Amino acid sequence: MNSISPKHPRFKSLIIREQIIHNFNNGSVVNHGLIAHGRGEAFDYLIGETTIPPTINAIKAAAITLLNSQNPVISVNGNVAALVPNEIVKLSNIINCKIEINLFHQSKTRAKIISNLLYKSGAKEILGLKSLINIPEIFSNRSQVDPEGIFKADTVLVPLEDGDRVQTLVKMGKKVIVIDLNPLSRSSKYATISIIDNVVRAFPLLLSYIKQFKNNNNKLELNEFHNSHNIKLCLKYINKNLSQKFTKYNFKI
Ligand code: PTJ
Repeated sequence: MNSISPKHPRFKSLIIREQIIHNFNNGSVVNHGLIAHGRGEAFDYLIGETTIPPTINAIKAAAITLLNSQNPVISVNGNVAALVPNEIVKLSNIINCKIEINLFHQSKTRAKIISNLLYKSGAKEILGLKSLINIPEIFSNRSQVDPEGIFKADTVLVPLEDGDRVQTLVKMGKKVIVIDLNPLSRSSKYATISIIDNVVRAFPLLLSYIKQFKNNNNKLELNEFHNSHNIKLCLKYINKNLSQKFTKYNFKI
């Protein structure tokens, strides 16, 4: 990896880039993943590279939903495995959630590289590597799912994807939690809960709320959370952030 000075004003962002490039070079991230990352960076810039208040609500709602689920599964692609491998494993341990590799650009070699990465981070079992079945309503390689994983899950956590299957999984009666920096993506729009944030910030926060709620003995209830309303609040936030920038640079709109 390139050495980047912590004094560089964009240190955090550059380190994340290095992580993606490093994993592209070792074969876990596909070349399209570099483009997807760039799109994410652009949205993160608009959001202000911070976890905004409406997103905290979404993360809390996601924590409660995952804790109340009987059979949660986290779906992992190349970019997510590159950015938060340890957090994926921690989440699977703390809520007893299965980990399934589900790739848009499918390749057995890449799935193996990603599973090795997750095993190295401490994963005990990885699904999605063999005996897959097809969900015909999904029109991409993501239709190939594990019968013991996504297929029979009641809740699926889907960080950072292309949106093709979220709607179908919801139609199948599953709760779908999406983490996506783009509040306008189809994934965000159709999910049960959309966490509009960078996975590198959202995962540690999700873990910390799960730990906090797990220690409360009260039965957790999901208070009023409406995804489309929460997305509107995120858009308002982005708008406000942009207006402040316009004011700062003395732009007139
Ligand atoms: O590993 P594979 O084969 O499954 O492919 C993975 C990618 C990401 C290439 C594939 O799912 C894809 O093409 O995704 P899209 O359609 O480019 O969508 C990715 C979404 O993730 C976009 O809405 C980005 O804004 C968003 N995104 C990118 N980086 C991050 C992110 N969201 C949260 N955190 C990020 N770090």
